[in-house]
Amino acid sequence: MAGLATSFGSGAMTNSISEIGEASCILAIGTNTTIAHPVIGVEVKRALRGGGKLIVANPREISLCRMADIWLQHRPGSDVALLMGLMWIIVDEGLLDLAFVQERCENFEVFLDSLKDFHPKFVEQVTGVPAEQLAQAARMFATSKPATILYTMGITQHTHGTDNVLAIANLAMLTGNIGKPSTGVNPLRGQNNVQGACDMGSLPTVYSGYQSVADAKAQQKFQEAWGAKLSPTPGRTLTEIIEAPNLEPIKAIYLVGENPVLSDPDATHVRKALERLEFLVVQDIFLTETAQLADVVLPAASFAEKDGTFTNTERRVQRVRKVIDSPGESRPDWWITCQIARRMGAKGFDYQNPEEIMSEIARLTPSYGGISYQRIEQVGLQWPCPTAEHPGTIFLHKDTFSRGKGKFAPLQYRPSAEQPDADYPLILTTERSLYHYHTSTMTRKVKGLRKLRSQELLEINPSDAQKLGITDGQTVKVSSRRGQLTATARVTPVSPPGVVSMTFHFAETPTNVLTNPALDPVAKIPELKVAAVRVEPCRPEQNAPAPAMAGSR
Ligand SMILES: Nc1nc2c(c(=O)[nH]1)N[C@H]1C(S)=C(S)[C@@H](COP(=O)(O)OP(=O)(O)OC[C@H]3O[C@@H](n4cnc5c(=O)[nH]c(N)nc54)[C@H](O)[C@@H]3O)O[C@H]1N2
Ligand SMILES: Nc1nc2c(c(=O)[nH]1)N[C@H]1C(S)=C(S)[C@@H](COP(=O)(O)OP(=O)(O)OC[C@H]3O[C@@H](n4cnc5c(=O)[nH]c(N)nc54)[C@H](O)[C@@H]3O)O[C@H]1N2
Ligand SMILES: [Mo]
Repeated sequence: MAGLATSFGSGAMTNSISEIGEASCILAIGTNTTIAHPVIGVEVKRALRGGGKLIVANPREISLCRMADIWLQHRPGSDVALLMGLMWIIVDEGLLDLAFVQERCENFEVFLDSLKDFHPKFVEQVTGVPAEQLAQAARMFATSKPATILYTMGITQHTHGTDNVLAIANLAMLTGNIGKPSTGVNPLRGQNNVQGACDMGSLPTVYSGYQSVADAKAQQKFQEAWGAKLSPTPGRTLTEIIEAPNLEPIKAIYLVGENPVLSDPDATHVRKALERLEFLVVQDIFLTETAQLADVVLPAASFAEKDGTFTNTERRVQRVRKVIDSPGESRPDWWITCQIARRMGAKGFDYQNPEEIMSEIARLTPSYGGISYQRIEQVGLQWPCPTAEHPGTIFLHKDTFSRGKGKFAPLQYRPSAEQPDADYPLILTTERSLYHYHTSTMTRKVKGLRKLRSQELLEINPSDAQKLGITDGQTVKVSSRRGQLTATARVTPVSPPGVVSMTFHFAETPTNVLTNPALDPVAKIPELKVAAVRVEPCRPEQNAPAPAMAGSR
């Protein structure tokens, strides 16, 4: 989900992982890098050892804050104000890279006009960050070159996630930190192959390599290659399929490698929507909470049981090799999908192996044009890699942006969809633990990881806990406008006053019954980082039942 498009291209890291360690300044905003991307966390530490500066912008006191030169502790949902405030100061103090702005960018005057609203005093009110600290961060970022920006779900999982990303792109352009080594706008992608899945057109609007389904030329090219009639109408995203009450209901879903009963917002509604379907097929490596609702479950082979490629967060296409046989009747995902297509009478699904599929990808996808199994036998290649001779691309936008000029985006501050009020006075934000992976289908099967983290913990600031009469380790009831559950409280200053935090790793504490399905209007990403909740201590008889045997599914 990290790949929201910027004003100069598709959602991918512009630069490479190994460049981060050479940066003079890193702005890590809305990313818990050392926990969610530990390998990239090592690069951040390398930059610090080399004298690089680190600015962290995060409402919670994550471990990165302790390494930071400056920690901007802003309120959840206030990133547009924070970033525009930084840019207000950079422009005011003349610290912008005017030559870069004039040569490489456009729409600057319109952007400047919108910047007027972000006087540091206003930004201080909205974000809670003192104007003087904001100024220090602005000066540090603008004067330490090269500077790079890392961001993830703290930025994107908002109803204004697209605006947040545009604000980041504005800051990179304003300071000339794009199209050069160790700079850039870098969404650290979450899953091992989410970059590859997006590159391959697992999105409702594009074919592989971000070729638009609405583009007549692209449509014709794929129709000819596949011998099939293709629709030029963009489809719907998963959240729109499940959430949108005004759209025509979907009757059947073929779901591959997702567990939305636990991972999508407003989980009670998700479960109902799936139960209403006429037909649900789930293809997974385990019998998940979602698979249990399916009419047909197709057992898939895991990463270690099949051949293929993964494209990682730095656009690097890498080989994956089968090392063990898959158990029972499970098969590689590509093979299962081809069998279904063939039985439905489709032509062209008779590939013998993933390598044949890779050749077709190269033939139809300009950015993957030069990538073949032969070339990535030892080391992966980074797209764009258009021809067999092309060495691949370490960083994007060197001499020109993919759309020509980088376009500055005028922005306004829009608060999150839900604000705390008398009924639901706290903000719930959700995040990841180092020890578990999303809905824990895999990680809760590992004994050591179960030991390290065995249950959901609601993190709450000591001042809030005291007001509510909650002590550390006590069972609490958490309610939102959508649902309620019980969890164990952890009283800790890591969570700021007014904000509580949970993960979403535990099926017996399904955090997403609480979260808000409100979507960003452009990217259609839900507001998983801000929901209004109420927390109450439980009387002893209301204590939650003992957690289900971990990993028992
Ligand atoms: N161990 C582990 N690692 C993982 C995963 C996992 O499940 N477990 N999942 C992977 C996947 S798919 C993804 S997408 C990535 C996600 O990686 P991250 O996005 O780094 O992880 P999160 O914990 O969701 O949230 C990031 C941070 O956003 C902050 N935050 C909350 N609200 C706001 C806000 O309004 N503004 C800002 N600036 N920050 C805010 C939170 O305090 C948190 O520190 O992790 C990947 N890595
Ligand atoms: N509250 C809250 N909710 C969130 C988030 C948040 O920050 N807060 N983050 C969101 C984000 S960024 C993400 S990415 C989603 C993740 O949401 P999901 O993708 O639904 O979560 P996972 O548990 O990773 O589910 C992946 C499934 O794929 C299966 N699987 C693994 N390998 C294979 C394979 O090779 N083939 C097949 N067919 N299946 C396989 C696993 O067993 C698992 O059931 O959660 C989202 N939900
Ligand atoms: Mo993700």
